[in-house]
Amino acid sequence: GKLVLATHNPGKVREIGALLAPFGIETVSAGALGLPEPEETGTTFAANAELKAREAADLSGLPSLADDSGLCVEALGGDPGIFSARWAGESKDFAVAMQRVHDRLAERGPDAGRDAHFVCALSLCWPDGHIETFEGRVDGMLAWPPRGDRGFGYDPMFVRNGDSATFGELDPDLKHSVSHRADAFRKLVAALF
Ligand code: ITT
Repeated sequence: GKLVLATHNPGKVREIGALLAPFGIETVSAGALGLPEPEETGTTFAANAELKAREAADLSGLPSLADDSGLCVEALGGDPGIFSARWAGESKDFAVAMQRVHDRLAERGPDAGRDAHFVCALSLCWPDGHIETFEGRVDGMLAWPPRGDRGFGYDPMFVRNGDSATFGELDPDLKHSVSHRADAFRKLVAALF
């Protein structure tokens, strides 16, 4: 049977599609099934991933995979964190969201650290209600101004430790192999296969 990708974010659909490709699993997106976007009422990445996966499995009767993720800036106490999508506003404009991160950091003064990390929680939910969740992360630094248009979201302002290119500049295959999403996916595969 098919696996529902319980996300409405095209960047995630692309990346999760690439991660799943070697397994030959047939997928269908939440958008294609006309599934609604559930309200993210959780207070952790894992809770929000579970709520999205559970709703998609319940409504479709198919196994589902959901992703809740975000950028955590150490000097901002972990913000935007689970609010990463919401910082872009109704228009989902990530130039605005990145500017907001930059401005908040500037308010902290010139000595504020630029350390940041991305987190990704992946939840796999079966139609019988069984659910498993895996969390991954990647550590890096914030860059300014943003550079590159190959990724999505906050990618243009994130440089992984040891790299000089931003995630927005990296070859997508490379990003897919080192990202927080790849880290979570490796744990999922290790547990289930
Ligand atoms: P769904 O809930 O439908 O999956 P969403 O975009 O609302 O889509 P989230 O609530 O998990 O998803 O928000 C996470 C945000 O964090 C996302 O919109 C991106 O802007 C950002 N983000 C997550 N992973 C990222 C990545 O690999 N690169 C850049 N930004 C990322």
